[in-house]
Amino acid sequence: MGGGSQKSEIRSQKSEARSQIADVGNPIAQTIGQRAEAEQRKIIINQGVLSKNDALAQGNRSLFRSKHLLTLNIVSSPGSGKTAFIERTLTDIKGRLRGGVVVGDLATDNDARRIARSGAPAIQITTGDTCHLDAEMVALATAKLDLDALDVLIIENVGNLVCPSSYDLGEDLRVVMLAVTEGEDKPLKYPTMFKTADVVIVNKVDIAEAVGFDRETALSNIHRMTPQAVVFEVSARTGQGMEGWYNFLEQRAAGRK
Ligand SMILES: Nc1nc2c(ncn2[C@@H]2O[C@H](COP(=O)(O)OP(=O)(O)O)[C@@H](O)[C@H]2O)c(=O)[nH]1
Ligand SMILES: [Mg+2]
Repeated sequence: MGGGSQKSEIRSQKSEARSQIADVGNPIAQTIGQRAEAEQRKIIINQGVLSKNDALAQGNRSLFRSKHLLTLNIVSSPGSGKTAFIERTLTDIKGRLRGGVVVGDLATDNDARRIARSGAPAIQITTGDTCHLDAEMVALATAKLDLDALDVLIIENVGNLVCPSSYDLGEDLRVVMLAVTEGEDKPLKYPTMFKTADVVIVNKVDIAEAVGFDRETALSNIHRMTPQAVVFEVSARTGQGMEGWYNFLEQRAAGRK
């Protein structure tokens, strides 16, 4: 989408930066010019990476649709409760929906082992120092799952609210989780992530009072950033509010059949 013209604009900025270096001809200007050039090269490479990812994500999406799967990409800060939420969901929806999971983490396969206790198939992706999952990692991981035996595919992304926002994985729904312990202003601080949310889960409501959570302000910030999103207020620990989420999942999964 307009990649060609953006690239040529960046290229012309690069040659302008070069000519400024030539004009000024002093070491400080050269350093600034070199840094500008390196930054511009980084932008071009990033655009290339993202368009490759988008193509692979479309491939994933076509595959998941052909298998009549509902696919979720769950993102949040570390510790918001993604794994606990997935564990409880899979345990409680047994007999209603067949779920499978792909989990991304920088290190360790702890989360996949926790999720496997629910009896659902879980594949861990260890990303090393990469702070997000990408469509290729998801394609490789899902190749290890029997997709014909599933109704819902849940992807737990690497915990942070920045890097995963630019990477489409081929999901149907982007589910952004916010725990009551994180502060009401997170939707305003991470606009890209919240603006692209289809669903927002407010988790840990069992301790909302203890941590002085301002519910009205949090909900108003969520609606301001993402008026289109469906919001569930839940506790993955006690199960409060989870039934509404399960009904929503069932409805959306039925729409895929
Ligand atoms: N009180 C409370 N604690 C929770 C809830 N959900 C998760 N936790 C706790 O929060 C911590 C982080 O949870 P985890 O699922 O590992 O978060 P993740 O990093 O987002 O996957 C763990 O100690 C969980 O037991 C909840 O609804 N209420
Ligand atoms: Mg986790």
